[in-house]
Amino acid sequence: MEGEKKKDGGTRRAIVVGPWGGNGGTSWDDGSYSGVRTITLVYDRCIDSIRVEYDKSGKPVLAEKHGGNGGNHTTTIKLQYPEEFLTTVSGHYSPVVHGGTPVIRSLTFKSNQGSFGPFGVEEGMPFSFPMDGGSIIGFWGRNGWYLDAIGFRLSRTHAPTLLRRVSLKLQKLGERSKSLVAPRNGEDSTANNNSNRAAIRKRNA
Ligand code: AMG
Repeated sequence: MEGEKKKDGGTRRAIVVGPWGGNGGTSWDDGSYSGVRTITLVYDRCIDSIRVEYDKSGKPVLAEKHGGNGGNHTTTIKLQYPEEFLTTVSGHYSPVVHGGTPVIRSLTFKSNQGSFGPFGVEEGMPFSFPMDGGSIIGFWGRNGWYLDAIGFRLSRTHAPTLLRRVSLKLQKLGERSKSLVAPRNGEDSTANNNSNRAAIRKRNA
């Protein structure tokens, strides 16, 4: 079973949303990870394939490519992991061949820092899911020659990022106060310390 480990040894399972798209092809599921590092899309009149590089506890993990070998355009979305994380994905789906089942025609990705796309053609049924305070930690769906359907695994929080941000902040504060408090040669260390403590308090206020 995939999911975040809780302190009591239990597992907090990811929230699963979707899939959007058609019923063609066969199903695939990348599972869930700590976060997403890069997404490679091949597309043309629809999304031909998707391949995601995740992060699992600080290590990159490259998942399988899902879809076919067609498509004339390739794009690689590189997120600044862990500061940057995916917050939502939207897109369109409709048949691309006469009488065919719907496939994913376009995808747009949003992170806490920006937006990527749309890639493909914005034709057919639009889909999106509003999100507040979570992040995407896995993809699943269906594929044949193309990407038939896509769904997402969400984490309620982006805990690794939050932890990392707090520790970076503490580190920075530590460096600042070190450089401010350390007495220079020949200077009165008491006066130096006192005036700098006031300066640090001001900065932290
Ligand atoms: C193949 C599969 C279909 C569907 C499409 C699109 C060309 O057909 O047989 O079921 O998945 O690809 O991906």
